[in-house]
Amino acid sequence: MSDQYAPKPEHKFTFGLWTVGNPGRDPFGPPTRPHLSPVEIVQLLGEVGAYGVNFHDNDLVPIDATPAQHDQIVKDFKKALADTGLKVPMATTNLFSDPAFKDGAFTSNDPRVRAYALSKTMKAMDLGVELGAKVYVFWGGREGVETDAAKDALEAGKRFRDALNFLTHYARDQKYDLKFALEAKPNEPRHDIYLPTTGSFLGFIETLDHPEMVGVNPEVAHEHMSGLNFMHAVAQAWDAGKLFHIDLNDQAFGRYDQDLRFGSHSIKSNFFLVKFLEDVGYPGMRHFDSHAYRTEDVEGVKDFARGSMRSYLIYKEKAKRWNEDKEIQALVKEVADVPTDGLPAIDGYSKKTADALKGFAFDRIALGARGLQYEKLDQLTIEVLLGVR
Ligand code: DIG
Ligand code: MN
Ligand code: MN
Repeated sequence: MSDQYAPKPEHKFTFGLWTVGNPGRDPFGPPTRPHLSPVEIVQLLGEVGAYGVNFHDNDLVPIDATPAQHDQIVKDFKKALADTGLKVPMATTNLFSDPAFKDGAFTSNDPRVRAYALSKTMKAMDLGVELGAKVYVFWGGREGVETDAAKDALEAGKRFRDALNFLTHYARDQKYDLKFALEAKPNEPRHDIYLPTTGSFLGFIETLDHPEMVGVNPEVAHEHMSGLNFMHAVAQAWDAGKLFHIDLNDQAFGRYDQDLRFGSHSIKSNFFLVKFLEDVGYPGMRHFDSHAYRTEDVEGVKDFARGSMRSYLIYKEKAKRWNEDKEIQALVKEVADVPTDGLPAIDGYSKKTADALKGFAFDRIALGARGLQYEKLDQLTIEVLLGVR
């Protein structure tokens, strides 16, 4: 019997090279797993049933590779993609590991570093497009400060805008079919990272030369680090037509960026996130930007990858149950189903409507006295999640 929670290409599950390739290093200890080459990672993702693989330039081609090494690595990677059928939907640049970027890349105080970041990003865009990427992510991990004495926040924002404008013009000049997706994070590795939330980026995008090319790549862990409701950030991005990509993982509030296996911690918020994505028909990639526990060997990494995709599909099935549960849907309908006789109809603004609303006798006591049955509705939701409905 086929497993209803087995991943299929149409689910569009993707992983970055750096995710299943994470060697288990953390700030307090060395790697616990052997290094996997890009080819070995592609083969692993093919084995577990992923649709695609994403990469930072230097996940694939080491920063000090010779041109001949670059060409061989790309050739081998393309063969692994052909052998497994995996796609490359997204690419990005590592502008955070090399010490040159220790004070930021696009926002660095050093104009040479800012110029190097543009050059490195253009070459990485070229490689991403060559391998089929249609979305290009920008995560400004080092775009921030430990002390605001170091940098004028307005100037930093201007530098970031100038860099993104330059790169959207480059993509247009190259006639790349590429959309940019900006990924927010409030802190780590910097004390404070500029543009810390998805909402910050949604406002920033409108100040760019080509806002139509630029959207967001919200990450669960990063909005949770700010103590925010991730699905609300995603809903705002979707409403703005800017949900170009998404980084799925999990995260306990108030902690460092845990990048946990999707669905493994925040059960209820994961449910409402998957329900939202499926209800609106989000067409993009379901990218797992996360990694296995440091305790795991390579078989444990496969368990992590399989669990990420399986959990998404289980939450998807729970969302279908919730949408089809007669008692739940009756409660959802009932809460909005109220007598409005005599209430002025509001269909946009008009002087007539404004006067009618100002003149209407509202019974605020009755409005406040009404019971909304959200305890029952949430209990039924929990029972769907606990598998008793
Ligand atoms: C971290 O959450 C960031 C980097 O891994 C990468 O630049 C981006 C891609 O999804 N996410
Ligand atoms: Mn993260
Ligand atoms: Mn991410």
